[in-house]
Amino acid sequence: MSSHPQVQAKLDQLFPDGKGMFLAYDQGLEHGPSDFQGENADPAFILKLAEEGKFDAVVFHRGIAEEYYADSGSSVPLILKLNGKTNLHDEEPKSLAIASIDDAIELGATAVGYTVYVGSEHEAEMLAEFGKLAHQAHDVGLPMFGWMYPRGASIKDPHDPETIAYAARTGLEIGADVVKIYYPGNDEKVSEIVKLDGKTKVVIAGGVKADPDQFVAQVESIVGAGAAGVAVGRNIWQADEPALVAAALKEAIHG
Ligand code: FBP
Repeated sequence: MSSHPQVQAKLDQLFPDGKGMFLAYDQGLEHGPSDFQGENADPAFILKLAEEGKFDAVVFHRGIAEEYYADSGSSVPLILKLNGKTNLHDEEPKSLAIASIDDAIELGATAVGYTVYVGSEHEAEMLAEFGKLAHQAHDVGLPMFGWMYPRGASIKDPHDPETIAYAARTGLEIGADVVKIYYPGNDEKVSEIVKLDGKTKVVIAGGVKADPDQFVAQVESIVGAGAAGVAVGRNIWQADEPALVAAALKEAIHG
């Protein structure tokens, strides 16, 4: 429950029964075109998929939001990703804002998101920027999602459950309404992290494409363990039958 009533109203929209499913499509910047095959390179295909699959929101960076979302009249809420980076360099991860809260308002976003590479040499800059943007977002009634990803030379294993738990808790500490984290390995750990995160909702990232049945079964089980849902990309739009996986996901999350 947010202390900002407008933020809470938006969270209620994004998590209609306390759970939410979000279609992530920031990979074109974060990973590059190697994630795409055929029609999933087309943002219009993704927006249609989000609509037909009744996702609770779609995640875009600014360029795609401007060109494909803003004038589309889409019924699917937008989570505007405020920062981003390519993976074309080997330096310590650093991702700074490429869009503002004003952009989010102009583009009709329902929430904003920001990735913090927890443990990176540049963590302090990202934490500071996150803090400023969260303050501005809350002032105008927008929820702030934190992609809380352990990364950098100091992080031995970004998928270590304790490290994921630390990253998740960092989200609560810095004012995230929702954290998006890597799957921490099992349901017990999911429950523990959900408790650790208190009023901050916990959603799990999808990761690389897996067997669709196994993926949906895992989602069902993490939601049973208390997670507030998933923000997933590749396991939907790289699937052979994206609409079928989206329908199964909806059943697993919203029943
Ligand atoms: P996927 O379901 O495709 O993994 O997307 C979730 C996500 O958080 C994206 O929003 C983001 O671009 C990507 O994962 C980052 O993945 P990684 O940290 O592995 O580069």
